[in-house]
Amino acid sequence: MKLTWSQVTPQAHYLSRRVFLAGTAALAAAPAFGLAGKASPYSTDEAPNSFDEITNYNNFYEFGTGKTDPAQYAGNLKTAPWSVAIDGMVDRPGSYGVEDLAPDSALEERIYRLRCVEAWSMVIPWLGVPLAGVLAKAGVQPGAKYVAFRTLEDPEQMPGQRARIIDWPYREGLRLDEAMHPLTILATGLYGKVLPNQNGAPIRLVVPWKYGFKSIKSVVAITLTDKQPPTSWQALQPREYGFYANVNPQVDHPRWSQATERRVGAGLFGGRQETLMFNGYADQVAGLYAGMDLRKFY
Ligand SMILES: Nc1nc2c(c(=O)[nH]1)N[C@H]1C(S)=C(S)[C@@H](COP(=O)(O)O)O[C@H]1N2
Ligand SMILES: [Mo]
Repeated sequence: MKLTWSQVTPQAHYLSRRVFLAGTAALAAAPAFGLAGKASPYSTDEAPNSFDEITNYNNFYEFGTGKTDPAQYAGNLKTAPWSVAIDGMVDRPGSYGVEDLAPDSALEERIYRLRCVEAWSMVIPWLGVPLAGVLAKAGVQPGAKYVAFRTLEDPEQMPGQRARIIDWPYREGLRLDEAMHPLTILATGLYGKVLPNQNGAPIRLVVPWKYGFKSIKSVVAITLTDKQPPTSWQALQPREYGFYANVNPQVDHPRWSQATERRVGAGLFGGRQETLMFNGYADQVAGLYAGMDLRKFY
């Protein structure tokens, strides 16, 4: 039995003033001390990054490309009501409310490492539900092989979308077996609170053994398909970003090494740490890629 973050973090730390000052609409609407997640054997016992770090050092290009842009500009995103279209090769296509896909009573805490392709990393105590259960609600048809995900497209609310850096909306995809893997979750919270907008509210994917860009934020559509779906980063720069994007210290990005990473918050003298195969989740996921050439399928 693993401990939840609140069992390993001193009260004074997580109840600190800055948590309350973080003040997005979603946070303000959250129940007093938020959500209780069931602890999970899938959690790491590494120390989580602080709430401050997790919510002020973000990649969310819909709100700008700077690390502090999402914290600065995502506050006005209207995250409720919010529904996710689940369509394609499913028995029960439709529009599903976030509260039905991830009811508070079903939330699990998953303390996961997050490794960005840019070679920094964090440890984040997510709250969420296994994607497998969500897909089961919709009823995956036998011919389905892939799952495609899409983020909201709304330049009015997402000022970063007025720049054509990406062919919006942001898209991602997984093979069906990756999507069904118990480590793969849809997160609706972190640190026992409703997900802050800058982290992908109200619902985002988290796939901890893949580079962070696979963990698509603010999802509005999930489509089951029999063909590998196009993804934003692959479309932008296919030599640099592959469909699989499994964390792999042996396969460098064409412009930098992936052998080591900088843990955000480790400080000037924290040094770099070695990047682990599949971001440290090899025991659980290596079998998904048995026999595949991971240099070819990067
Ligand atoms: N829609 C969308 N999802 C996204 C991104 C983005 O720009 N837009 N950035 C990705 C990248 S590169 C990373 S590292 C993670 C960062 O998640 P975090 O800000 O919650 O740590 O979100 C991913 N999901
Ligand atoms: Mo990233």
